Amino acid sequence: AARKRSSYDMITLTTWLLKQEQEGVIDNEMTIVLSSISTACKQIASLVQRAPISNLTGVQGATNVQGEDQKKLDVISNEVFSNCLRWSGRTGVIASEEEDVPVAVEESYSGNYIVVFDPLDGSSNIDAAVSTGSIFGIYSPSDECHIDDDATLDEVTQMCIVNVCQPGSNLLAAGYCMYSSSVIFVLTIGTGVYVFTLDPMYGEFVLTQEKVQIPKSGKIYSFNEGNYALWDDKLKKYMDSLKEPGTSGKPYSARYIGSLVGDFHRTMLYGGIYGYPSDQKSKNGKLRLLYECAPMSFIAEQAGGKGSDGHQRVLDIMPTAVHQRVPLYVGSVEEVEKVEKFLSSE
Ligand code: P6P
Repeated sequence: AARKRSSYDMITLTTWLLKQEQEGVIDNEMTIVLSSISTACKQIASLVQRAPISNLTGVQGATNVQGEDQKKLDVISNEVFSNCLRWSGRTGVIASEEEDVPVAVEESYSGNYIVVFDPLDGSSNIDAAVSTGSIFGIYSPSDECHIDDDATLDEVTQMCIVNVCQPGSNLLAAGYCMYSSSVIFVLTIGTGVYVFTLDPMYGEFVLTQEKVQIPKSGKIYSFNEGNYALWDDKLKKYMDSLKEPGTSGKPYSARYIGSLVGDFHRTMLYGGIYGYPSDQKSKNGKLRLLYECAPMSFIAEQAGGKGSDGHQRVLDIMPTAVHQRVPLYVGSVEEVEKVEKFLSSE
């Protein structure tokens, strides 16, 4: 049985990463990149928790490449994440939801990892102090990840795009930090899902859950049913079926925070399904493949769950554009397979 740890014997994220490095699961450069990401998350956590005090709620007055009104904290979180990755010296290219194109990191000395991230997902919730999160994924540089001294800006940008447009099956690591009643850092490096909780007493993430397993089924569904009228008829049939009492006599429960990280984390721990389908308005759904759907699907699979676009494994999708959107159904295997069955029915 796992040894009960007393509060002064907790494993911190730092010591956990060093242990993985000693065991050869990750290399020194990855340890540095993940540690710098956790530092960025701690900084964003403090910004988010004090937003109303430091007048950081509300909009920046600009729109991002997604055409969304940028919140003040979207811009600042992006700068925090980018700077932490730059100063790590182990990142070759970064791609952010808040940047039009991926950028090469001049300060890269070794490692050259490719990092994709959404620095503050769900930021429309900030003003109401509802859960938000940062999402990230890490790839190896593809072979062409070098920058000739005489390369033009366009050649560098093209090289960066080649490096970030990799299928989720290539992910070496993925995770998120949820800014909620607790600040929770969730990470997988391909050996299961580990959960760390920020101890504000001394500003360290401490290991609180190992090798999380998503329940095989769960009677919680997490969709924005406001879009029901725009959904495909097969999806409507699926949604209607969840409301029938069924053999257990109880229908499913609806839970929707409107923040992917919060909805996903609850789904991973309690079971059930989170979905953002395509609809007549958004032919490919709303969520972005590279830095939302693929990292979350990698984490789900590492926890024994599933991530699908309704017809195929999200991790098998080859991105063709940095900000490409795909439909997402993620969570308990049986629940994702149930919606896939409805969507593929005649
Ligand atoms: P809707 C937040 O903007 C986000 O990207 C996800 O965090 C969240 O799950 C989804 O969009 C909410 O979208 O259309 O339901 O408001």
